[in-house]
Amino acid sequence: MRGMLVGGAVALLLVAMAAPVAAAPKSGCPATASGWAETSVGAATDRIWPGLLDPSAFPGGPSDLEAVIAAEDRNDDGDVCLLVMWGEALNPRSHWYRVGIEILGSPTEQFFVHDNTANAAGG
Ligand SMILES: [Ca+2]
Repeated sequence: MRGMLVGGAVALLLVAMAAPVAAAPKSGCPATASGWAETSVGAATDRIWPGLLDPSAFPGGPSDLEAVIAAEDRNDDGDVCLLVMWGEALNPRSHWYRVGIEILGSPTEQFFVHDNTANAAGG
């Protein structure tokens, strides 16, 4: 009996923790099913930096890239929407797809970032 109560409390706790995420209002990110994810500026930087074909575009290193991504964070909440496309999601006729295969031996990734402002959903 006591074990069941504890189990119930744990379940309630999980529900309580999940609720804010489920109710997380109006992320401006397109539907998760389309591959977009809401992420922090720092996490987006960590995800994108290792995938850059030419990091020399950011002579200051990851902090330069982070500054570029942060500029997209127009509502200053520290979060942006990130879409990573790679492999078959990319047009195989794409220049960058072929460059990736020639240089890296694997398809390149393409990264898309825009702000997660609630008003951005329509455009
Ligand atoms: Ca933002």
